[in-house]
Amino acid sequence: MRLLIIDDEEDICDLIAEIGERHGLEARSTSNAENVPQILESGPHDVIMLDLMMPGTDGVELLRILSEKAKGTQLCLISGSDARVLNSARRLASAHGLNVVAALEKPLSIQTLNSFFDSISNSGKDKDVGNQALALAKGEFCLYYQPVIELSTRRVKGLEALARWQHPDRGILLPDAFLRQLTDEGLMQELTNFVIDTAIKEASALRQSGENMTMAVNITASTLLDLSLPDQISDICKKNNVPADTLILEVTETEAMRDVTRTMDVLLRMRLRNIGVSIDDFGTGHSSLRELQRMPFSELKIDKSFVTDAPNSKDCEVIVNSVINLGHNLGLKVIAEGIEDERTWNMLRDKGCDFAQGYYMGHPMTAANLRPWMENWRSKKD
Ligand code: G
Ligand code: MN
Repeated sequence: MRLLIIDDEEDICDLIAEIGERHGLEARSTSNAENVPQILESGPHDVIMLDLMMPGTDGVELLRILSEKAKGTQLCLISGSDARVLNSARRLASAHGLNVVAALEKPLSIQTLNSFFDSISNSGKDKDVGNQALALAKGEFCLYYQPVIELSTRRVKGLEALARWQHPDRGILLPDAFLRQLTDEGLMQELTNFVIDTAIKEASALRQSGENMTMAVNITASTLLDLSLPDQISDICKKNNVPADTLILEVTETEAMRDVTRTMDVLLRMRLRNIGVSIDDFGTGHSSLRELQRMPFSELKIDKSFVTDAPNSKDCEVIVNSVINLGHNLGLKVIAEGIEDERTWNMLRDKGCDFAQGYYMGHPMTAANLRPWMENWRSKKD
């Protein structure tokens, strides 16, 4: 793999290059931003590490150049500014269509760089995780379920179904490791069918044992464009004796807003059939208030990056407050994702957020582990 380091401090370039080479990357660096376009012409790089503060130019200009000449490259942003500037830059880079895999704050420690390069070499392996069509056929894909809890009552409101691949050699793989390849190979539809079918069957089994809870599944934009999906889902619900409003489709904010008219069309068809739709990872995309108001969502899920940091970051707390108010004013139920401790739970409950999801209450788990989890949860007093 080829690594390019762009940083005006030569010492830093040398340090990163040395550690990168130890991880098997072929490194080259430049401390002069003017050289960047020419270096990019010389051939593709797998990883680019970019310091946003370069004399004579700024990182924003370099991001534009990279978006023209190095779109597929894994990009790591580096900056001496605070986390907020780095996060804005990260969003800008993503908006340019760049693949930002990390954002590191200066001063850089050797440990940080080591774990960054570890993750790079691992994700390289993930590029080809094997024959996914065969894995689907063999039934190696399965669903894990994570509980969604009502904050004011501690009632289990529902579950979110999350796809996992039980890889024969590599253990349980998360969607990050296989979704892109699955999409490239045109297998997304098949996975979605499997997910919806399995999730509704599980919801039906739960209903039969007296558990009425919603079941959320994650849908990608490409699947959403399938105009036959609403009827297909209605049919599966009917066949399994599950009311359509048990099912909730989660669409990420970024994907939902890519083609607003088309998304609206399909979402409306879902809502007309009583199927719920929720806007996922809210806060990471850029919807205008008008779009948000027009889209027939029933729920809004605040992205975990804001929730997890809310007790320690005033910025995140302000964002969480605004999103809860925004959601409520638009008549949506608001779910906070990424609740990892009691402090965050209490904070979100006190802010009037409706529902919560996160490791503090329950990790995603197999269907078999759900019942013992529910028993345990209900036996606990607050
Ligand atoms: O994009 P979406 O919001 O659907 O992603 C859900 C993912 O978030 C799941 O893969 C799940 O494992 C992960 N997750 C669930 N709860 C928590 C949490 O409390 N903290 C963190 N960091 N991740 C979580
Ligand atoms: Mn989700």
